[in-house]
Amino acid sequence: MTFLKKMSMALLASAALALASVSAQAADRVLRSSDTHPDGYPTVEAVKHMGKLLEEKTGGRLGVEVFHSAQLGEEKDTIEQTQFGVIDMNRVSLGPFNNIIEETQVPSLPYIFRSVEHMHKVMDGPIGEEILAAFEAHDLIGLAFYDGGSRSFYNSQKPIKSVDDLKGMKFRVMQSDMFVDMVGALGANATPMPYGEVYSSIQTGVIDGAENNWPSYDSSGHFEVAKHYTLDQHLIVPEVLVMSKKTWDSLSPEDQAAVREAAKASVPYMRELWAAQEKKSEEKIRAAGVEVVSEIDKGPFIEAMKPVYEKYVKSEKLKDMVKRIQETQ
Ligand code: BDP
Repeated sequence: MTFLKKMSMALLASAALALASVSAQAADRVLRSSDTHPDGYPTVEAVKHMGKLLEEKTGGRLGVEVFHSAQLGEEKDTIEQTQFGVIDMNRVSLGPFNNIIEETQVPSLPYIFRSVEHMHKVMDGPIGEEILAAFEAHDLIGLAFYDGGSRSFYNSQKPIKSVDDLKGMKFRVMQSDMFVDMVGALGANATPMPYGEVYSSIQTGVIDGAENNWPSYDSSGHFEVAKHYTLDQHLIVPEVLVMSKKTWDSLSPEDQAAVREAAKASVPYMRELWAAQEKKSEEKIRAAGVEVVSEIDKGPFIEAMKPVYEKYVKSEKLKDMVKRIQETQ
């Protein structure tokens, strides 16, 4: 090997080391956090921000590294890995928790919230705290709720203007039995499927479409293959940041408090990023020529959801929670 070649290899190696130390951050212990979304997405940036706050609060004892873009896997699998303590933290929609933690079904019910403001009011208060506390029995610590906007149907076939237009169509939903029944109650067919498989499934016609908020419809590229979006806003389902109970139990009470505070403090930051991203994504998608149906009578959609409430809101506990949410002004 020539001297020059040796020199350049040595330089490359030290550059790689420098990069690694930057991404591993300065903290003594770096917690690994999973997210399905790409770098720059509001949830990813919010958890990075939470990590910075945590590093400050603990004097560098703890930090966070976000593994974005589903690097650690799809949500259903990363949730299990977080329960086992293989992954320290996870930012996920409440949807994939529905089959595991019954309390998460309530804020995931279609049309349970009148508006995003109503959702904030509920999730920022005692009902939100109750739902966060329910994670502990499932080896997870619920830390904070993030925004997920409202979710609406998009498809590759035709503009949907009424419940009748949905008849017989095939939609992907998150891996939650309740969402399968929600789509069924509208007369369509639901296929639960990991997020990462949706694009090609629409493209190849395995499904006609899916449902999501503006930022996800944008960043996933689904708008490229499903060009009809109907703003029926059937779900305002919050997202949640959780920690593995294994990781949590390994922390001192002081550091546990710092984790909780940093997570809560990242919420207003997330909401600001979210509001800006919703606008940006909507502009981009409209400019790309997607046909958006925004004038829609939600009445029949809300009416069609009755069987879903009957099937899932059965116990006194959940009935009471639904009642308290509806009464929240
Ligand atoms: C997005 C959520 C993400 C879910 C995804 C989905 O932020 O957590 O994985 O929807 O539909 O809006 O699976």
